Amino acid sequence: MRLIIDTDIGTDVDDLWTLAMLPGLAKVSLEAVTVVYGDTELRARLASVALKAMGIEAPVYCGCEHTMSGKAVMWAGHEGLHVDGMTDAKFATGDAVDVLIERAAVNPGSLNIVAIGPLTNIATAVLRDAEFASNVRHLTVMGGEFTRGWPEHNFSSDAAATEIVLRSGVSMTIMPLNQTLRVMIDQADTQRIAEAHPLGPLMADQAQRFWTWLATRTPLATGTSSAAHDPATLLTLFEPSLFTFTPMTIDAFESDGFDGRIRGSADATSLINVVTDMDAPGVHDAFLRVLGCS
Ligand SMILES: [Ca+2]
Repeated sequence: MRLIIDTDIGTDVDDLWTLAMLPGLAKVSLEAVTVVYGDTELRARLASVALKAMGIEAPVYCGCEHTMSGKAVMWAGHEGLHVDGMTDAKFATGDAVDVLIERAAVNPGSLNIVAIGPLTNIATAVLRDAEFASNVRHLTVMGGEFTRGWPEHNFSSDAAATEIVLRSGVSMTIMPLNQTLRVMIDQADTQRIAEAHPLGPLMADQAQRFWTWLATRTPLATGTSSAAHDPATLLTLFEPSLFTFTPMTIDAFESDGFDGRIRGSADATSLINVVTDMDAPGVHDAFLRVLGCS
């Protein structure tokens, strides 16, 4: 499976968790990691450190720093802190958007992209190359919220990019926040991962930093756990039997000032598949199993 992961690694720990799954997945050909949103050089260094620690050779490319919508980038402050090797970390020269376009154009219909950050890189590729949307085999996106009317982070951080991608006609799966919040990772889990995975101690450390920050931001956060948004998203490609997919039309754009909050209605003809249910304990177990926990 040809794969590129487009990520905002560094803020929520779950992007790091997602890269850590790669060695445990069968038949993956990781062609690149592209980073997006804010200080992409720092994010690229972090991705590079993670890949190197796992012996993965794939190049890391910097993408769009600024949002299309003009909305200011949310920066927590703990990104990249207390990660050994950041200064010396290597990343590739070249623009992430061009790489996405070029890799999609090689053997069209075979490249899978998993987008687990704001959609600025993907939307820029859609605008830059008219063939991009049809060249991609499948785009898997973590984003949106379908049940409570919440502005989910990835979609609302760059609503202009979100609208472009959702209208692009690319074959797509959306893993929304209302599903990912059902898969929580806690300190007992990170302890198990720390013993099983070469990146485990780093993942546990970065998780606790994120959890502590998150608890200052939302009253729902415990300070000792968070959701596996991005790992659950990646698993839709590799363990589809754990998920229920419903083709949907996304119809929230009519109102002025689209802010990333979306609605969907079932539409069997739509190319957009939304995860509408899943075996949440099964997804939790699959995540730990892929990371090597017995
Ligand atoms: Ca992310």
